[in-house]
Amino acid sequence: MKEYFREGAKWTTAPKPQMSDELYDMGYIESHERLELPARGQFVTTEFEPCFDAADFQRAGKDIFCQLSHTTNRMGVEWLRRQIGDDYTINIVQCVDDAPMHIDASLCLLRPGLVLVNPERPCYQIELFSKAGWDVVEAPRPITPSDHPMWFSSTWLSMNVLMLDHNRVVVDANEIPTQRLFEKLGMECIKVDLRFAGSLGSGSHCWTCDVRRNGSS
Ligand code: ABU
Repeated sequence: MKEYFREGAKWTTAPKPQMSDELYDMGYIESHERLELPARGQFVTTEFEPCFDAADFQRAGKDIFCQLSHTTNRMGVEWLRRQIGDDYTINIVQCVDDAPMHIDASLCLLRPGLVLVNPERPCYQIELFSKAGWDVVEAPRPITPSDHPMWFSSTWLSMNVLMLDHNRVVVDANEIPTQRLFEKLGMECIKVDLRFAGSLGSGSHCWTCDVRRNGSS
């Protein structure tokens, strides 16, 4: 970051939510409709102040795709939109998900022209990609046992991968069906045992951020 700053980059920090009671809908968890509310755009977080998690965002050149979720509110997206200015377009997309928190186990952009989707959480706006000529590929079911301890995540972390470039992908060493798919797509799998890292609540897309990006569009 310092190297970029010395070269003239703007260095900023997102607002830190106060996380006071006003940020949360206290009746949400007890609500009988709790699992239906996300489809209506209602989440446990309110619009009291901006909040967002980077893992609710995916980047594709000058386009950014994000979802509203329990961790990302409209005000957070608006903060980011104003911050990054007109050079980028933020596209809000939503998936069928009764507990949305991070887009990256629902929809993962693998490389230009290729998007990985969760068959159990179809994206309402997937035509954005197919109409633009992208291949939409369904992720295989995870093989991590359903009784494996997970915290705020699902075993669909299998599709939460880190692309090192257009062809090299960091993938859970245990998730053989996912590896097979990537190999069929001509990718080289870098296998890392992530099963217990997943228990801590996230996958390799969540805990990484690519700062050096090349591209023309
Ligand atoms: N980034 C965590 C994804 C959580 C999940 O949907 O399983």
